[in-house]
Amino acid sequence: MDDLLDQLRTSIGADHVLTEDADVAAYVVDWTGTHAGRALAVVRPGSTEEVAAVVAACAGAGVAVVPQGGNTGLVGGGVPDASGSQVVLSLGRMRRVREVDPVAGTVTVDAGVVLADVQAAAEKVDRLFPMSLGSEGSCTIGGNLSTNAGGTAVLRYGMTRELVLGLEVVLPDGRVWDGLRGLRKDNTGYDLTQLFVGAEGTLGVITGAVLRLFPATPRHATAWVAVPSVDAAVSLLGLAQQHAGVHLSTFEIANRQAIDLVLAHLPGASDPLGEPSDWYVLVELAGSASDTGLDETLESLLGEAVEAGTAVDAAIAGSPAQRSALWALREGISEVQKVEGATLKHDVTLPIARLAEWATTIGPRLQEVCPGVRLVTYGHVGDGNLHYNLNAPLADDRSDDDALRAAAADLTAAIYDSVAREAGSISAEHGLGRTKVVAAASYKSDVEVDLMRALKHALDPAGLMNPGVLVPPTQ
Ligand code: FAD
Ligand code: 2HG
Ligand code: ZN
Repeated sequence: MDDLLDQLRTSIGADHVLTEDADVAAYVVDWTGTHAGRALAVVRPGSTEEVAAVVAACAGAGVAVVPQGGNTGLVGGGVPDASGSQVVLSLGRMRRVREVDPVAGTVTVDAGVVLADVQAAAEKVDRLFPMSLGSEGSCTIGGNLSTNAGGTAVLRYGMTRELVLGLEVVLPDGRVWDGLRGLRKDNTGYDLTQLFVGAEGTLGVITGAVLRLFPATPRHATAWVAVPSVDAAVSLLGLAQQHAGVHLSTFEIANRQAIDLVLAHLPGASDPLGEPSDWYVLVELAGSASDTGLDETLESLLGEAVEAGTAVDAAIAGSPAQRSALWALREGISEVQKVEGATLKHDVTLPIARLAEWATTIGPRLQEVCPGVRLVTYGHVGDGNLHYNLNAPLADDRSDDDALRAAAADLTAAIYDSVAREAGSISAEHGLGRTKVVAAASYKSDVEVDLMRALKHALDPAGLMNPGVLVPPTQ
């Protein structure tokens, strides 16, 4: 292994090959703190050529590579296992916005560019890069592509795979595939770009991407709405689609438990409505400078909703600061759940028509499994995607994390089995990583699992790209 480390130092510079415990610490534990591994080294190449040199050297030595972007993933896919034999390849130094073309509607970036920096590059030329995640200040485009990230703009613009036109990828043997074509039309064979989207670093290392830009939407109308139930939220979604059409850009849900945690832990957070409600929806319409009627549209749809009983009360943002405060209530949930103690995450999708009934029946079932478990439910209801997360019951006002851990397997099985029965998905937007790789395989057909293994083997016959992630192990 010393030979490999020397080769890596020669290829990318000794300063960018980290081996000391203190230097690698931040790269070997995931954001949730549940996956803590060890690494042979963390390498930080600064260009596509350097990534290729690292991957080729590791392939030659038979050493596994774990690609890592911002390390904000929620399923442990970007951190090494416990063996101490894997190399973490961080894209953190590859942060160049290579080209912006507002007329073609494209931006070409290094994979290590932080999502917020792509949004800013688009804004500079009066365009929009619509992807929006609570982690946008740290997650990278390479990570977004590799997880096929979702977020709060999917309703209008789609998942990450709908926002990419071309990729540059270092293959597991160190060759570079240059697929950086920004063409909207290109039917010249298999769609290789899409093969790497959502592959969680198991087929190669994404080093560059051509992304789609959209017309800017400087006008917003935003409301925080109290709704009596998930069923009412779904009815409100239908009404909002009818009234606002393409201008409907966000439709997010949160239960009172989630908002209570935000109010308790997020500095400066306050409840915009007087009476507590079981459920809330954040609804936003967005439009161009000439779309001057958004506020009226929002008011009229909310008026109709209150009359129909699908909404109980609403606060409409009257300024950018008020809009940010409403967004913080929703975007803050993930962070405050972590403060509150052990969390079991379940990122599920259901057909929208089944969502309300599923949400009403699963809660009581979970209470039977773990009495007092706290249901912290929120997510992208417009996409049928709920984060059905659980926090431990309270014992003497303190989070009883042991009770949650003891019941974890049964709680998760109850949720996943019921989602599978409704033809839903046990990973809507976070991927499989190490956390869900085995569970996901158990809900897939043999044909689907075989196809996944065949693709993996075709591109990575030695199995050195992010082993243990996404692709189910053979028994
Ligand atoms: P990492 O965590 O570093 O890696 C994620 C996976 O991608 C790993 O498997 C890794 O090996 C692989 N990978 C990373 N870079 C590359 C590359 N260049 N080439 C090949 N493989 C690579 N996710 C959502 O979908 N929607 C949300 O709304 C959302 N909100 C979040 C809010 C918070 C507060 C946090 C902490 C996370 C949230 N996430 C969300 C999850 C996370 O931010 C996304 O999965 C994001 O896309 C990960 O990007 P990253 O750069 O941090 O990737
Ligand atoms: C969100 O929608 C993210 O806020 C994070 O997808 C969800 O932390 C989570 O479980
Ligand atoms: Zn989410």
